[in-house]
Amino acid sequence: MSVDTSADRSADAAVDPVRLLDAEGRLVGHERYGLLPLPDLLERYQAMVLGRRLDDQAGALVRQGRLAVYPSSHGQEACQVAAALALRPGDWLFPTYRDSVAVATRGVDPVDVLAWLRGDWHSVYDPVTHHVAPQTTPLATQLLHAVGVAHAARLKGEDTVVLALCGDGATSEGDFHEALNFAAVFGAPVVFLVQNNKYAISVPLSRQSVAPSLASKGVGYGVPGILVDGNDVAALSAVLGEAVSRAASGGGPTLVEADTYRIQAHTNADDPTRYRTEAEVHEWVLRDPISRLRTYLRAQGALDDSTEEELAARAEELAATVRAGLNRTPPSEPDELFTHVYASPTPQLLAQRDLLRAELAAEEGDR
Ligand SMILES: Cc1ncc(C[n+]2csc(CCOP(=O)(O)OP(=O)(O)O)c2C)c(N)n1
Ligand SMILES: [Mg+2]
Repeated sequence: MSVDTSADRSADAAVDPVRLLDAEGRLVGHERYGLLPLPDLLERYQAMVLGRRLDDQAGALVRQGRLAVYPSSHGQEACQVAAALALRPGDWLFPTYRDSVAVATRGVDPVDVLAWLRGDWHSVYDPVTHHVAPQTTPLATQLLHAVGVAHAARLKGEDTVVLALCGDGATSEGDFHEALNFAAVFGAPVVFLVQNNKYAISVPLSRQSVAPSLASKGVGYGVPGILVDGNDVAALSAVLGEAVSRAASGGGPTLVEADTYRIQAHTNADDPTRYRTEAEVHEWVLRDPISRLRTYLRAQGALDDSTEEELAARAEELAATVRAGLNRTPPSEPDELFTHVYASPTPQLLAQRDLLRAELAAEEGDR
């Protein structure tokens, strides 16, 4: 199998982050990667602003008891948006629980994106319609599924590319290594994007890996690894765009590590003050992905007050739609608990179902 060697294989690509815009929104440029045209950068800015509003709204719905849990991606919007917008319509996205903003940016109805977090028993949206796999909670399992879909597409002669997301903690899972190895050996068209947000719940990166970078883990599998400033949507878009094109043209997988940070708690069930300092969080707030692109776009004259006002109004509309959709209690079908467990239900399961039905009928009678 011929492998395209155009990927960035320089020894330092895995340890020197690719950056195009610095934290102050200044263009720093890169010898290899270029900026997207301004309209494309503006599209990413808008998606990040909408994504942060969705994230804030989801957090509020948890506090109101409408969602059971929500893993925030505040601070990781550049990764979320760059990943979703790097893909062509026929490509596939394999997200984790933290990637609701990526899924919404890919075009899934935001109410459907969040509904599983209130206890709906399946992923709600149709993965096949949107080419977005369900958001997985078991770490790294989706990476193997992603490689399988990519390999299958290749066997069918399609040029589909699969972009699979995971966290820094997930890179310690066996599935991560198996996925990389299989993808490399079979030249599967997969882009692995590791969002290194520095923590796996309370476990810091220093207890996760002592590799020079997570991108450098690709070396052992013959997969090009590229480290990117994960709060620079311009750099992420350039690197992911190239990795997607390479994969589509038979060049095989790429491992991209995004250097970023989880600004909020792991989920609402976590108290981050027990394992990190406010000063550390503040340092990363100063590297915010949205404000750096905003500064750049304003300096270029590509973003003015009226565009920002329109965008703010769109964000409020989005939040209102999400509230309206999730403040409705969905009709519940308790029987569904038993419907899809086995193709032919066991007698025990049927007995349990009948017991539940009888209890519900008795409760109804008591009213
Ligand atoms: C196989 C597996 N083991 C453990 C867990 C429990 N768990 C849920 S999230 C998490 C941390 C994951 O950290 P990381 O991969 O860095 O992703 P992040 O949450 O930071 O986005 C763990 C250990 C799990 N969901 N699946
Ligand atoms: Mg993490």
